[in-house]
Amino acid sequence: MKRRNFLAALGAGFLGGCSEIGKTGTFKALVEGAQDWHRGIHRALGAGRITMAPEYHRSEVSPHFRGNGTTRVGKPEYDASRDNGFADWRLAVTGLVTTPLELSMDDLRALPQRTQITRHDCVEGWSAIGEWTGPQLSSILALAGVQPAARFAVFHCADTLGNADYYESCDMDDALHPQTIIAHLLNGEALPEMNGAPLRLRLERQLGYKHAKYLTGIELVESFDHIGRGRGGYWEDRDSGYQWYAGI
Ligand SMILES: Nc1nc2c(c(=O)[nH]1)N[C@H]1C(S)=C(S)[C@@H](COP(=O)(O)O)O[C@H]1N2
Ligand SMILES: [Mo]
Repeated sequence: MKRRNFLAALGAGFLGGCSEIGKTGTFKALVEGAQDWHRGIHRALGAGRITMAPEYHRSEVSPHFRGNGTTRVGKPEYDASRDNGFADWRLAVTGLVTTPLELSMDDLRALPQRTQITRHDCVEGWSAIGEWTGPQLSSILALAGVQPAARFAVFHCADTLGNADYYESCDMDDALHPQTIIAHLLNGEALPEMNGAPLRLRLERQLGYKHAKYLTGIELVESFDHIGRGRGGYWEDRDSGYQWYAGI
């Protein structure tokens, strides 16, 4: 709606026949109020909105950040890489990108870093606050170039639970969200093995199981059909009751 029409509609709808009011400061204030109200509704509906997960103060960091799910990968290749300081670890960026990448730990540390203190909420009924540091996934995807067909980012992991590889995924809004980072530090130290060394996803607006640990690859896809059992995540594939969108 053009501004003039908007004013006319406002005048007709809210103000009835008060033609003189248009010339007063009160009218201007009413119009501005209406615009703020509209922006509020617009944001509440989600259009153009970026909601941030709460961030905390250093003094609120949990003294111990427990490990859950896989806490030891237990594969010889992983143990060898860990014992070598993950010097040969590579994060592959593949799928619907213009330039597939193989990033080393040094490559990831050379990108601009984001540090955030957030609360991790696990569906099993525990929470912990930790300080995470790493490059934003958006910077990595900017390097790789996102093809227009990409709808989801899939996160591949080094560990196997039962007899299937752990994996997770999110949509491109969450992939490009400023708090979505590929963390390599927890509370200023290299990630402990139980917390996903050397790399784990932080997807702060969603529950714990979405935060894939032991990351080996990020694949941009249009659908999940060819991955696991096609539902976008290890738990989602298993009738666990864990939803694909685990917003908090
Ligand atoms: N690769 C992998 N990522 C994983 C899991 C896992 O078992 N393997 N467990 C998930 C679950 S259920 C939670 S709550 C968190 C636990 O992270 P933490 O071990 O750092 O506490 O990791 C998530 N990411
Ligand atoms: Mo969890």
